[in-house]
Amino acid sequence: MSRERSAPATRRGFLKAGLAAGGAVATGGAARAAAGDPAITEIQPWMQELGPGVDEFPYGMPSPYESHVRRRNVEWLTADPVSSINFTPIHELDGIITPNGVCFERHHAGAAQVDPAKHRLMINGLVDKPLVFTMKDLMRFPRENHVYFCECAANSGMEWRGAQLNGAQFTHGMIHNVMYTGIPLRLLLEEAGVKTNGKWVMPEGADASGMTRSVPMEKAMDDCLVAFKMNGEALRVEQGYPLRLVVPGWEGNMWVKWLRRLEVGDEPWHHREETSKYTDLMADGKARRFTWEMDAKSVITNPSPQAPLTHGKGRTVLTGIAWSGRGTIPRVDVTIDGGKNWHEARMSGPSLSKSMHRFYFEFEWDGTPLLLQSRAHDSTGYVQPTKDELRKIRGENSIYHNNGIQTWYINEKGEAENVEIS
Ligand SMILES: Nc1nc2c(c(=O)[nH]1)N[C@H]1C(S)=C(S)[C@@H](COP(=O)(O)O)O[C@H]1N2
Ligand SMILES: [Mo]
Repeated sequence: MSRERSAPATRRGFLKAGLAAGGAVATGGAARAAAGDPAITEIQPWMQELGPGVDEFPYGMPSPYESHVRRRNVEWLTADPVSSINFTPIHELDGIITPNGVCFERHHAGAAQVDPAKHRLMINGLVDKPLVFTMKDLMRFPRENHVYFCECAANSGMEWRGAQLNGAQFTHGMIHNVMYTGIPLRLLLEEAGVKTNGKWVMPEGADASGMTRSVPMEKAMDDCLVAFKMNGEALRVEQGYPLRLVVPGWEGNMWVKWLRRLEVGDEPWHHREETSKYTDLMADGKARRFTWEMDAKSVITNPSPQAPLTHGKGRTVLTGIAWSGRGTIPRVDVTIDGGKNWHEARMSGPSLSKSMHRFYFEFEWDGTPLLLQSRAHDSTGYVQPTKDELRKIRGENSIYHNNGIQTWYINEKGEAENVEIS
């Protein structure tokens, strides 16, 4: 097909379609066609040459035009990248599933490079029959598939005392949401036979940090999984390959990666991660402890500081994510005027317990500054608090478990900034 022959016809077709649709002017469609958009009239290189054949990339990667969709860290947060954290680019994603390659990473001693043939899972302590499983042994247990969010208790921790980091990725990106394939922990514990005084389980990681936490037996027997796949493929090295504990709805620190041992005991171990870390220091100097469940939370991912409005006034799509460690999110409210008027957002996609939910709010932007907020309601009736309400109860010393409402300020140019409304 030649350019001379096809281009004018295409232009006329576009004009007609634009008039028929009526709304096309708002998004620039008809105007662009009328101006002879070279993206339409010129023959592009990819129309003239053959692309790579099958097998050129046996394991596919995103388009090079998507290279900005990546994890990022905040260098000043930690002294060294092996005991550090990076953040999921939530402002670049949609739907509810986090692609494996951009799931945030939190390591206390770097990502252990484990050979699955040499990996073992031991169950010992207060059990009738101590057991050791190879990966092959584990593949013979019944497995289940569940979508769960994993949120580090420190997510939004830098925002306790005021708005600080400019980007949803940095304020709320210590979270990922994937489908796990794993064995119910209950089945493995039942195989070993928990003694009547076995009330706690201690998962231990095979990385150099030897990560350990105390998990109450009721939770271990309820919905925990010993997972080996995420989004259908083997766990990524960063996420604990070949085995990780999944503790649905509870803080990410308990989701021990590179899982090598489960010890059953009669009381909690009071290890570092449940004493000096992952506890909430209150105003009176006492610490809240064993605050495992992640409270309902939401954030608008677009627009946000890394994803400004660049299209000017008119048709605008606002979207974000919401989740609760206690169940589903039946409702999210959104305001674009700093809380004067609230609107019920439109939920879209699966509503699964202890999983991320996606919400949208479409509106006509009049070009004036906006104050955007979202407020999640969970299936227990709990409503996400403001940051001030949270500070009233918990003081200002905390780092962990900040689920307060986030505010983005949008100026006339559509640029977004992290702010707080007092
Ligand atoms: N073995 C081991 N497990 C671990 C950690 C670790 O450093 N070592 N970090 C924990 C913390 S603090 C969090 S928030 C989650 C993060 O999981 P991710 O790296 O898959 O995002 O893993 C947890 N499990
Ligand atoms: Mo964490």
